[in-house]
Amino acid sequence: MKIERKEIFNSLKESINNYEQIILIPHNEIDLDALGASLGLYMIFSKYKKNVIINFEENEPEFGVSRAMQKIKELNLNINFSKLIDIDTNLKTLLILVDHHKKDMSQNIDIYKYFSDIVIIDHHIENKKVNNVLLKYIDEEASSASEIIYDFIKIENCIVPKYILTIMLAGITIDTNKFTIKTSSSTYEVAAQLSSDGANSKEVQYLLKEDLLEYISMQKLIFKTEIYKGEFAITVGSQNQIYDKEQLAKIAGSLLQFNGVESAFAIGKINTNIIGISARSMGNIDVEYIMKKLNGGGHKTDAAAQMYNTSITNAKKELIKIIDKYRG
Ligand SMILES: [Mn+2]
Repeated sequence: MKIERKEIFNSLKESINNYEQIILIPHNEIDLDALGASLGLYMIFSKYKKNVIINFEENEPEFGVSRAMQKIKELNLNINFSKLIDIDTNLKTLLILVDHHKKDMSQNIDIYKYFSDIVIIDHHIENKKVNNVLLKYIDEEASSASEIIYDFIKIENCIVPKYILTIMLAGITIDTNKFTIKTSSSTYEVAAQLSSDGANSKEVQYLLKEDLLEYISMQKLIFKTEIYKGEFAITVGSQNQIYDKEQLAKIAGSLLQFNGVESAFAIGKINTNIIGISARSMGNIDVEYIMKKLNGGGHKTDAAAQMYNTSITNAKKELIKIIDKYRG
C-alpha cells in the first residue's frame, strides 16, 4: 500500500467531523468502478453517525450497474441512493467526488448550487488543475478508484459486504480492461485480497457481460482496421452511425493487443456534426502530442480529440498528415 494513502485517509476522516451529511458522487454515466468505490466509501462512513448518501440520478444505467443495483436491493444492503430532489439541503454537507474530478461530470451538476465543500478522490489524469477544494487525492498511477478505496477500507479495518467487494473487483477489472492496462503490482495485490475477502469472480463475470449488438458494432470497426507505417493502427466508423466516446476508447484500447501495433486510433461520429478520435499507445508513440495537433489532449498513452463540421474521411486525412509529420 502507498504510504501517502494513510495520510490522505486520515485527513479525509478529520474533515468529515465538521459535517452532518456526506454525499458521495459517482460520475455521470456511472460505471462499476465509480459505483464500487462509492459503495466502499459508503461502508466506511456509515459507521460515523452521519447522514451518508450516494447521489444517483440515472434511470437506465449500463447493464452491469443495473444488475448490481438490483442485487443490492435483493440483499437488503440498505444503501441510501438518492436523487438531489430528495436530499436535505439544509444540513452541513460535504461532497465527495468519486472516480472523477470535474464538476460537470457529476451525477447532477445542480448539487453545486446548494453545497460548496468538496473532496475529490480520483485516478484520472488531471488535465486542468482543480482548485478550491478541501482535499484532493488524484492518483494517476492507480488502476481505478476502487483500488484506492480498498486501501482505505483496509486502513479503517472496515467490514464490507461481500457483494460490494465483488462490485469493486468488477470495477478494477473493467478499468484495467481485464488486467491488461494500468495494472501494477498493487492492482494484483488488491484484486487478490478482494477475492480472499470474498469477492465472487463468477458474479464479476456476470457484471461484465456485454451487449451482443454493441460488441458486433465494435468488432466491425476492428475488422476495418488498417495498419499505417507498420505501427499505427487506424480504424474509421461508418458515416451513418453514432458511437459513444467510451466505445471508441475501448476499440482503440483493444487494437493495442495486436502484433506490431504501437499506437491505435479509432475515429467515429460521436454526434451528428462532431467526429471523435480516441488514441491509445503502448508508450513509445506520444499520442498526446498527436491529439494536441488536432486541438485535443490527454496523456502520452491515452488521448483524444474532437473535430467539428468535417467528414470522417477528412478527419482520417488530417490524422495521417500529423502522423507523417510526427514520424518525419
Ligand atoms: Mn474509474
